[in-house]
Amino acid sequence: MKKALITGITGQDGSYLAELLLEKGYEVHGVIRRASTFNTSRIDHLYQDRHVNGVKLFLHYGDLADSVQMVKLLYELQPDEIYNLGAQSHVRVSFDVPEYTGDVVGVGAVRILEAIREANLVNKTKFYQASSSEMFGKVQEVPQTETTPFWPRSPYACAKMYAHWLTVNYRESYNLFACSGILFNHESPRRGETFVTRKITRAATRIKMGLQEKLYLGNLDAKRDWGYAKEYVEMMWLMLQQDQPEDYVIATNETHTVKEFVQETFAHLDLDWEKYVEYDKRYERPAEVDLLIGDPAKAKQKLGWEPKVKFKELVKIMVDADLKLAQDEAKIKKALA
Ligand code: NDP
Ligand code: GDR
Repeated sequence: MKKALITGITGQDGSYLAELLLEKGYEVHGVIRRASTFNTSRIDHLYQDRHVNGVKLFLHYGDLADSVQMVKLLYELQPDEIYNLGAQSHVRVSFDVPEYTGDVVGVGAVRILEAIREANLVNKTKFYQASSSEMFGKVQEVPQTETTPFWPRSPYACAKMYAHWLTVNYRESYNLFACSGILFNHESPRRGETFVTRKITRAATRIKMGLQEKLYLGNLDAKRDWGYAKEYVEMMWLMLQQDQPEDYVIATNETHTVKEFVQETFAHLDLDWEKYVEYDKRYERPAEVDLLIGDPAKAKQKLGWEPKVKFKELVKIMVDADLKLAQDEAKIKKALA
């Protein structure tokens, strides 16, 4: 039975990846942070009581800022595959906490890479790094591919670049099986509520149910290449199943403005978006990434992958899921009134 370790298992991608690996028969280990409130809602449905035989999912307290714990975990677990998905992943917030973001997102990756060496796992363990289209930043080439130069526009993107190049460097220096997936924005009903897509679908459905009056947003002109998270995590796994470790762009090759996302969402609910959406400059970034669109030709050719869920269907999936949540919330509110 293969053993995988996932950092960021409680996040959007971590939860889908854990599901996928469990389905494939893996023993899955996840690093979780101690928090004063529960932070495992995305993986609660996967939880298994450790006292019962045949348990396949194990959670360990840890933090990407703690290298000793990482070394201990790797000695103990000897995983076949490590997926480094843990991150302070909010671009806007990285301008508020640049040092912390650099520590967790950038140095955090080195801590794992060094722990692999320290635990003598270089010839056994395969490593996946969650790289990001944010590294392309300022537009230099359209669409962006694996060879497009990087020009990061936020502390988050700078930290991701550091982790990306270290992944390449450990592959070249130590022959480690290490891959970076340069994933463009990917969304789902499990997307964090402060990322723009989920913020929009959550607000619009709550407006529909009379639970909220307005939606405040920043820059509506930014363009993103939005795909479906559930499909993208399959590519993380597939990259580690190839004969050679390489880096891949994962994207849909379609781009849409934030405004188009708003329009599609509100139209789906028969609402006139202009009545409800207001501008708030607090959501602007000191430096913006204006246009992202990725060409996944290499993934198509080598991994045999093409995205199935595109923009309109993605919006529908997210609106339908959030509408159900808003309907439940409205029912509870009515019952308590
Ligand atoms: P989320 O923000 O949903 O999840 C982030 C995860 O990282 C959570 O499990 C979080 O734990 C954990 N985490 C945060 N800080 C630490 C820390 N100090 N130590 C250990 N774990 C920590 O991100 P996504 O699932 O959307 O993204 C997964 C990865 O992919 C991230 O690295 C992200 O930067 C990257 N990425 C995401 C893209 C996207 O569009 N979603 C695109 C490209 C790259 P907790 O639940 O306790 O907060
Ligand atoms: P992004 O995603 O920065 O691309 O990073 P986000 O959804 O936060 O922003 C996308 C675009 O929407 C604009 N925007 C707003 N964004 C937020 N969050 N809130 C708002 O109110 C708002 N109004 C307008 C932003 O300016 C931006 O242009 C995501 C994260 O998941 C990263 O971790 C990942 O690496 C990249 O995607 C690829």
